[in-house]
Amino acid sequence: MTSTPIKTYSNLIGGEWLASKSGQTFQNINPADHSDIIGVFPASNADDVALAVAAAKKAYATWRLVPAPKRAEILYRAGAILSERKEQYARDMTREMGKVLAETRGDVQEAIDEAYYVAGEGRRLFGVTVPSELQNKFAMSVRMPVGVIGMIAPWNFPMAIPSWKLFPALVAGNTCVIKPAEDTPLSTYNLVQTLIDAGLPPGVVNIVSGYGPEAGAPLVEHPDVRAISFTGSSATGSLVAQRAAATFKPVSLEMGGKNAMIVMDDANLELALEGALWGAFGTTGQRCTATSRILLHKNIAAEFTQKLVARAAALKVGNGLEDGIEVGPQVNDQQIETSTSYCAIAIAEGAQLLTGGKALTEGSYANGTFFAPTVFGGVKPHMRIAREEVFGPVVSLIEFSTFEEAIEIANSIDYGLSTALYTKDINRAFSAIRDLEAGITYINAPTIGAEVHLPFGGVKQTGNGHREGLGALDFYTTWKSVYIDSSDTLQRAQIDNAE
Ligand code: UN1
Repeated sequence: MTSTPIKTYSNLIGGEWLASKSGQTFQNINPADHSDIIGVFPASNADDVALAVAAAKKAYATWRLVPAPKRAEILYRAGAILSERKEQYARDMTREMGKVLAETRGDVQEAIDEAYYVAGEGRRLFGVTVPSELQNKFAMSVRMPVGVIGMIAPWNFPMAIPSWKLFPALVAGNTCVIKPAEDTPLSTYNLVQTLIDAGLPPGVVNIVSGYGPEAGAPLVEHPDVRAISFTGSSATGSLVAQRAAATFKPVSLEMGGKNAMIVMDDANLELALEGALWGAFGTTGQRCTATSRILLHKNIAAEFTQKLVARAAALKVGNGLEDGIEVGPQVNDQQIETSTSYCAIAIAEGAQLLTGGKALTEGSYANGTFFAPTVFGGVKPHMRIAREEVFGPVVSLIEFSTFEEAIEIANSIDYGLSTALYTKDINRAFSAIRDLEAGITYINAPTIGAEVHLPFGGVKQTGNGHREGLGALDFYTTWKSVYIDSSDTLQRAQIDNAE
């Protein structure tokens, strides 16, 4: 048997591929098959971060002066190259992250969509012009780049989410240092390689791979990093925000969810069932938008539960590279532990385990981190399983009697990312749009499936008020208000024009 040598990857700093200063590395392992090592990546620390930030700072001096439509041309080319490489990059992503090929193709497609969407902004980047209160005075406000941006990316959308951060930051004239998630660095490398091949100058994007405490924290704290964009858990997001607060650094946080789907008794139940399966078990439940609570009207609860459990139990779990697999592995042992421990918590709280509830370890599952699609019935809104994010293939069913009660239950948690309502009643649909406390509401569609050109983000402990997609430019630019006086006299605002 011949085995291909394991590839060693380097950090990208100022256009050069460099090993970590310490020489430390970590392995990127296929979660469906732990004997498959995808590559060895630098385990970086503050020294590497300092080099990368210095490179980004140097590149900023020239990149900020490149006309935005020219910066955008690189993104258009990147979109086209990503399309050509879509299949290869999707395969790489399934291998490192686990989700099935159809989904990793979607992840690459989301980066392609983002490239074209944001490239269009190169000819817009709208500011404002307003009248001055004084004669012969012109007033406007223009968007300026912020400087060096630090980015910390999650593993569940290993290409799409880095693209949500990098592309708008770049079109606006910023330079970037990105730390990919340690479980899925290759997809960030693929994305950045695409940018280089599209003509991105050296130093404009730098990659420093490694773990949060060693590589992420120094990035957050570095004085030359002007803003931080983070997607990940609420616990880590809180640490990021606290550390950044010491230097008043703007932080965009995109964090957890406990997303509710409400199914009314007038809903198309087959449609709701398809939506529930996709929302709860797509990406093996590892989306911040995953459907993790299904609120069922009492009139349809029994029928829906029975069908959902049968369908969930029949889902094909396995290696996402294989045909016919519907649910891939969880990304690592830690996620399996979290799912396992939440199942124990739910049972101890009195919830009924209807299917799944355990890691799959036998036969073809032995070399990976697989968890059976899990449904809990009889869940009450106060239970931890109904309130805390699992980030695995575990869904809770909660029964309700009235629409108002369903809205109250949906809102009774600390998170507010995504929500869904299945009904044929247009009036209720509009009430839900108004009353659900969340950044996203779907009508007759599950809680997942956001498109890149709408604002993405949530309320309460899901985020800190920023949005990706439409809204990202507000984070990656800063306003410069400009007053041009053509009167040749001193005109004092608030004084010379007063009665
Ligand atoms: C995430 O779950 O972290 O809306 C992002 C969706 C995807 C993005 C999810 N387009 O489910």
